[in-house]
Amino acid sequence: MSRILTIGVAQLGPITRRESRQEVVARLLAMMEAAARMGSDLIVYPEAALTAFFPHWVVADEAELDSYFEREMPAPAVAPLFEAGRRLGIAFHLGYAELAVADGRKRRFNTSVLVGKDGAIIGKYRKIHLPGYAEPRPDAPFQNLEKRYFEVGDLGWPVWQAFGGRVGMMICNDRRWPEAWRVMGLQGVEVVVLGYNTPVHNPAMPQTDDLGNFHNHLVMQAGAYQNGTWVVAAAKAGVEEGVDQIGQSCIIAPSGEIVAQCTTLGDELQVARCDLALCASYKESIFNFARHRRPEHYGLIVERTGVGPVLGSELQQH
Ligand code: ING
Repeated sequence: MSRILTIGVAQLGPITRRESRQEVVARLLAMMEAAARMGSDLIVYPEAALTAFFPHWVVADEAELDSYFEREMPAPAVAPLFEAGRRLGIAFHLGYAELAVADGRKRRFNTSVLVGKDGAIIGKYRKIHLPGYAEPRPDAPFQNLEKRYFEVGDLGWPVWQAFGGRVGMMICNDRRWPEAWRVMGLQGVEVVVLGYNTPVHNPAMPQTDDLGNFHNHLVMQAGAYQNGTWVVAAAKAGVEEGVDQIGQSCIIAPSGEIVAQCTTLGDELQVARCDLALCASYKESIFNFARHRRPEHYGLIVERTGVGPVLGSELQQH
């Protein structure tokens, strides 16, 4: 029994520091309207889709830093997107920088929300794998200060029943960690939506620069196949504030095959009909966790703070 979900992946080109929320939202709306005209049920926007990716530089002034964050969602400037979603009957995923005030303390997260066709927020995710570092590296061509500007996410990787299927979220660097995929795979996820800001150049590992696009698809195709899920991944692409970022936004089937991919480095929409029923072909056969997976053996890989993973063989001596 098919369960077709028509999904649009909405890649964004660069957002400049000076670009207002209103200007960015106008770009998002243009792609939402195009996606709706193509019969899309859901559109997926990138990580940090409302601003330039400010972890790429030092922001010393707290007020300036706060200007990149949203204190509420929908924020006033983003309300038109929620209204358009309701009007057009299209759900969406949006990545943004979240500023939450709790017990009088500012908490900052790299966040994404899943919004239903009625404009209501279905779920929220806060990025757990923060790459980069907390202290600026003056000699680097650009920074990655996510550990400086964001806290590690505290919401886990939930999977929501939505759009007739099971939907989960991750953000950017999370896609490089198998655990993020498997935590959702164990919850029966059928569509993982995510956004990314991925520089072509990795100052810490320049020898892998030419592998950036390969690694990008490698981890998501593996995640899709090994967990029998669709993946919809939207890039913020192109040269943004001097940092050249990869594109390659795509829609990946549970087989691991890429069924749609952006071919530019600007604002670009690609749409695919995703049959969620295809997930069962993998979840009930090769990746039937109940029949084939052996967690009783995996538990022997114990991770203790400070000493790293202890291999099973070592434990068996005790
Ligand atoms: N960006 C990059 C990512 O994980 C990175 C950081 C780039 C890590 C290249 C490793 C190699 O795609 C974010 N925002 O996580």
